[in-house]
Amino acid sequence: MKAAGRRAVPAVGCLLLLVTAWSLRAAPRAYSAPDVRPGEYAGYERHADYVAVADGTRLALTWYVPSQGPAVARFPVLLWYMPGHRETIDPRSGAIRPGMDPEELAFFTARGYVVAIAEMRGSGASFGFRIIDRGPQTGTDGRDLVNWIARQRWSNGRVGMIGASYQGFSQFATAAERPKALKAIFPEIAGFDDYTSLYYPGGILNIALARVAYAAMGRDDRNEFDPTSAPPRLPSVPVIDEDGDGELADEIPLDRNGNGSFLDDGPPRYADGKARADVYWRATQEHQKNGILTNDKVTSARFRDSTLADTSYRYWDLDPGLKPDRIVQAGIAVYNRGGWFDYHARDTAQWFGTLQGHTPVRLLMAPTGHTGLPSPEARMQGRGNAYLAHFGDQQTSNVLVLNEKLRFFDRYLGGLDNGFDAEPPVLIYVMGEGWRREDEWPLRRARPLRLWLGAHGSLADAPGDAGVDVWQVDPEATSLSQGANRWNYGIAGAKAPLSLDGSLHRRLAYTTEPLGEDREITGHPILEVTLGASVESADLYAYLEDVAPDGSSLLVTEGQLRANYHRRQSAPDSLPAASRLRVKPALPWPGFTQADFDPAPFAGGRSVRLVFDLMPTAWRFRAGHRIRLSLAGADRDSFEPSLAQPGGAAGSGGGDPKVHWYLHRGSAQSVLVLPWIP
Ligand SMILES: [Ca+2]
Ligand SMILES: [Ca+2]
Ligand SMILES: [Ca+2]
Repeated sequence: MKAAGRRAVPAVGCLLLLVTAWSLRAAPRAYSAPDVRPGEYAGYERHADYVAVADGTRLALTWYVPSQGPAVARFPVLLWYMPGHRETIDPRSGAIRPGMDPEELAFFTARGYVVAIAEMRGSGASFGFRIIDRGPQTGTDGRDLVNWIARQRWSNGRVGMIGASYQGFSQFATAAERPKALKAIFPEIAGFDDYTSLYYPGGILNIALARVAYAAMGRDDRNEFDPTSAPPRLPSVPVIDEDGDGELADEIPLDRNGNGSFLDDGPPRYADGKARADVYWRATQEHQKNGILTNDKVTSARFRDSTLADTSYRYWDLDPGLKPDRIVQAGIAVYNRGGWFDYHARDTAQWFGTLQGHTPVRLLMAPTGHTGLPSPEARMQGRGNAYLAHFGDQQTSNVLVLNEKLRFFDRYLGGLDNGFDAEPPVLIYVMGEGWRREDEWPLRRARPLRLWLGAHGSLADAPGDAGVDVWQVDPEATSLSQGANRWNYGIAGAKAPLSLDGSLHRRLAYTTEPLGEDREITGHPILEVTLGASVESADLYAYLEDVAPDGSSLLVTEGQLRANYHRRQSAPDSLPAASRLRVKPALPWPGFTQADFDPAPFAGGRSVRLVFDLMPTAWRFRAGHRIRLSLAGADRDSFEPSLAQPGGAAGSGGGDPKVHWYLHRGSAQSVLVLPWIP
């Protein structure tokens, strides 16, 4: 790679650049995929070792050095830092498989990057334990790993980080510790305010997450082996070949009682009968002290300022929102990749908006859930993405994201003058249209399209007569579609886009007339309603739907709020008070602290005003289609019941099975505000 030289730009050139940038600003640009830089290395060499972090805890690291290509001694390094297995091993065959997508690993090593995969303390073959998930050690250990990597003879001293979800959080956490060698991070589908995206969206306990995430994490941390689960649960690969016979599977102790774990079988014994220093066994033993954020801890800590059981931490002590100021100070370049149907969609957009103007930052939003785009092979085999298929997109695959990642790191790690930083910083997939570049998020040219909830289920651009809709809440309402929704990780396997058609009768719906022309909605919709209820509290779920002329509909986006949080703006946003940044875009922020919680918002026949955002989207409603807003009082499969419903956590309303809403219509009452792109 050639280094970008500093060029003196004459004053006139500067002016021209400014004029050009200004004239380009008004219009969006269609996206044409840049060429993918070809690979130069045909293979890689695998290495593994323990790296001691500041407190002496040894973390397992595997790294892959490009080989069979140009003779370069030192490479830029991409670190993937995870609470799981850097590589898995099949104890029966000894087969080793990288923990990250092998295709991505080969893609970057071919193009002259060392890829390093590290296991957090308390996971894989690493020693130690996590006091709590996403705790401060995530960042300080990450910093020590980056510093160690920068000193190695195969490293050119410039480090980037990659990875999705928790591996996105670990990037923000590490970047906030400002290790000098860390120049750029590419977090995907990662959180900004975890209380509102993971644990209590809208202040309502997320039971879908609890069902899948925590238990799986614990079993991985114990290095369990379960060939019957799909896919098979495999242990992490040992770092040390203690008997020096070239095999690693024999370093895993025998599971003598056959329950999948080697931790309950007394002193370790091995298949070859040899004695060892029991490195792998001792490391795994330490993981049993992990303070995983389990379901009961989250359930009993209901407010954003609640202390998590058995710890001294509150949610906001663990929050990604503590990080932006320090990342800005370090000047680290950040490329945020999100999914419109991910539970972190708002987070991804807010990371970008909050950092823009303060550090080099980019945003890419794809039509995915909590996942990536499918590979070209997966698409050919019909294991693609339901949205791409629905919108007739034959081209899009994960290659687009890989190439963005490559060009980003080529620029900020490799120093390649590839024009990347002169491009508009936002790349979004407008559903019904395709990829488009933009200058900012949210789009400045968006205009508020106000649709008023009216009589007889109408949704119109002018408020109708004042009135009240009385509606009985259906506690069986669910947002599952083909078993999938935004909250349960199922969207990647969905055969068709999400649709709530099957459960429309469980919701209160307001629908426009057929649209006379196409309407693009791109940004964060806001719902404002004036609501009363026959009980003391309620939860409001709002769904934006696209209704085709034949009456079938697709779910566009959704939002929700527990009415107990109707007092708005106790704090300006989710950032700590000392932050010099402000969250952008600014969205309704109810605070979600104990002090913000009104135990009985509807007591004494009161109505309250509920104002909240729906997850961001980019969607083209076609002429002839209708826009529908449907409201529910429950999302049975994904969230706890409202406090007033039977089974509700606090039981403040006494569990009356018949809950009625009183929704106020007319001027200054209930309105949906959509970001319309004229
Ligand atoms: Ca061995
Ligand atoms: Ca056992
Ligand atoms: Ca052996």
